[in-house]
Amino acid sequence: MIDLYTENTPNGYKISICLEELNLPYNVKVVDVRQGEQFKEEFLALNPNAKIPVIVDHDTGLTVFESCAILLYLADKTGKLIPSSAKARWEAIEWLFFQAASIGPMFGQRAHFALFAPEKIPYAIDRYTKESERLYSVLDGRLKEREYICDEYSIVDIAHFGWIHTVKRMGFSFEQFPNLTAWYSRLASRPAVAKGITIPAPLPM
Ligand SMILES: N[C@@H](CCC(=O)N[C@@H](CS)C(=O)NCC(=O)O)C(=O)O
Repeated sequence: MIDLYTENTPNGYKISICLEELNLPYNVKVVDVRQGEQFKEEFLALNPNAKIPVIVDHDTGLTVFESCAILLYLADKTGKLIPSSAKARWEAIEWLFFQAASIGPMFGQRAHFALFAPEKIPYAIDRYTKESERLYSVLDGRLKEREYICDEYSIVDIAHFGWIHTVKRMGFSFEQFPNLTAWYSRLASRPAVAKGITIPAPLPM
């Protein structure tokens, strides 16, 4: 059985979606990151970086933090949602790192400066908005004439969906990118995705 330490956030949703897709049994342990529970000693023992998500897999005794590492762990555990040939696997890992290193941090900074920062700093808002839109266009280009980011539906789509869903709900539109918009609808219509974005709760309004 897997324990999933999570919250209703883009990185948390990646893992609930993946566990739902894989039909793996799991216990949800909510970490209220808005109230600072990630800084408690017992949570820091699981992830010294004080961020959700984290899984503890009691079948293997392993604890894994960093959402894309968890996705890779779950894909390898089950042999599903990641291609098996070396070429296709490395292509998937490449796009997984693209999500972790570019989409997540840039979208996160855009949301912070545009919506949450107490002081509105035009330079910061403009910088992260432009970079996020450039990243939309990278994804839109990749999705031209393909249904999924890799050849088949995989953890790479799940990794991106957590963030694309969240920024859409925050009001950052991407309708001007038709391939990305079609991909978003394709994923949103999957039952496991629809369920995953309600665990532990839908996004706060
Ligand atoms: N690179 C990390 C980012 C994790 C992350 O930023 N988690 C957020 C929620 S989406 C969090 O725990 N924030 C609490 C904090 O920053 O104190 C991952 O992909 O797992």
